[in-house]
Amino acid sequence: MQPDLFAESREAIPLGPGAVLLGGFGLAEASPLLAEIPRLAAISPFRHMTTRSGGRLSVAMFNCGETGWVSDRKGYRYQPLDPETGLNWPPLPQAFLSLAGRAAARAGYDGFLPDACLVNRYDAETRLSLHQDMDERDRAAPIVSVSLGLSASFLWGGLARGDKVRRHRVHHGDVVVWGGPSRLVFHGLDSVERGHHPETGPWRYNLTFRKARCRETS
Ligand code: MD6
Ligand code: FE
Repeated sequence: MQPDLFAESREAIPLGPGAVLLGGFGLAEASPLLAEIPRLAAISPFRHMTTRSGGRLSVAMFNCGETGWVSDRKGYRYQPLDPETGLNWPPLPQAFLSLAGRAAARAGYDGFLPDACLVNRYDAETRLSLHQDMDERDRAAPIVSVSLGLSASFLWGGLARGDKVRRHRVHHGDVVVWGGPSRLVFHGLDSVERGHHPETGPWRYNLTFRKARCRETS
């Protein structure tokens, strides 16, 4: 079966207003996307960031793009320089921009041009507790999240922390897009599969695209 035909046959699952899980949307491009990761990580390595309270995030991450998400004892923010290297984050590869733009358009968000991509690496011990993505100035733009490698459970809640949480299994090549009325929905990740993926070995990778800066400040 052709990879792109297979991708077309996977379903789009509505998560809520302005939010959808596009099953297999990135499957045909998964290998070239993954090939960028070691190249980017040679410039800005994977690291475990610190939280305001001094904890260590179990997800390993770095950014590419004009600005990047960082967490340390001062809190969360976006900044154009990688604090580990003192240099700019590596530029967003064209293959990343292209997939993010097409996935956003498929979800109803035309003209999505992210300025930041957080590259996350998870193993079977990694959890990402329920949170809102709140540090971006441009809340008009959606978040586009691409799953690569081992499968995991994506947690999808509501606009209040206590709202009911649903679990959706996310697989290699799946893309979740959330924006509009769902832009600040609580979400998280757990139950990363233990095992070996033919393309990523023991890891799940996630590319999270954001527009962090507003039009007038970018
Ligand atoms: C995911 N990740 O990995 C969803 N948010 O499917 C996130 O929601 C996320 O990995 C903020 C910071 C890092 C993340
Ligand atoms: Fe998030």
